[in-house]
Amino acid sequence: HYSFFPYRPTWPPSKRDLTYAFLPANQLSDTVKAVFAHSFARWSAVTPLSFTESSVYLTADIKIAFFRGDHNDGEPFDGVLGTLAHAFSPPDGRFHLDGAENWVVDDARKSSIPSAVDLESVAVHEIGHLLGLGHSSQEEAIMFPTISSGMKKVELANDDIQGIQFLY
Ligand code: TQI
Ligand code: ZN
Ligand code: ZN
Repeated sequence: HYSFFPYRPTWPPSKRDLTYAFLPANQLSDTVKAVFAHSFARWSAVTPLSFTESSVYLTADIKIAFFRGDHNDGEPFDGVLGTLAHAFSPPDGRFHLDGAENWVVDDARKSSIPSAVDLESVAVHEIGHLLGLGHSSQEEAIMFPTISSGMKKVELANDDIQGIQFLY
């Protein structure tokens, strides 16, 4: 079953059209940006929310950045595996990914790197947090707090959909 953050924070009703931007210094490829766009689309498909890429990082609602180690928010990244990414609860919008991971953008199962992490799987999960979902106790859910290494899990489960539709 789905859960929420304490006090159940959400993006306010006046903000249904959210913008997201990538930290310019990361210089992400269009392929990587497309993975995030697809991940957002999974959530906009089941909510009244929309997500539009903005080229202005500082004013975007959702700020996506890859960092390594300590990046001055009190939640340092830890190198390969361990913590992969974190996102803050609404209406914060910070979405950080560990730049030390071996991110794969196609199919993690096809990767020969043992520590490969599927980017879309992590992005869909973190967007759930950005929107106000906590973890789910249901193994099929995107918001279940573990994923088998090398796995790709990107489809919202009914549990995720029920949770997000309660909020929005
Ligand atoms: N990052 C944790 C996560 O996103 C950070 C975290 C721990 C957290 N407890 C939290 C965030 C409570 C919000 C609320 O869950 S992680 C997975 C999964 C991580 C883990 O790097 O461990 C995914 C990131 F579910 F696979 F284990 C993405 Cl998909
Ligand atoms: Zn961070
Ligand atoms: Zn999580």
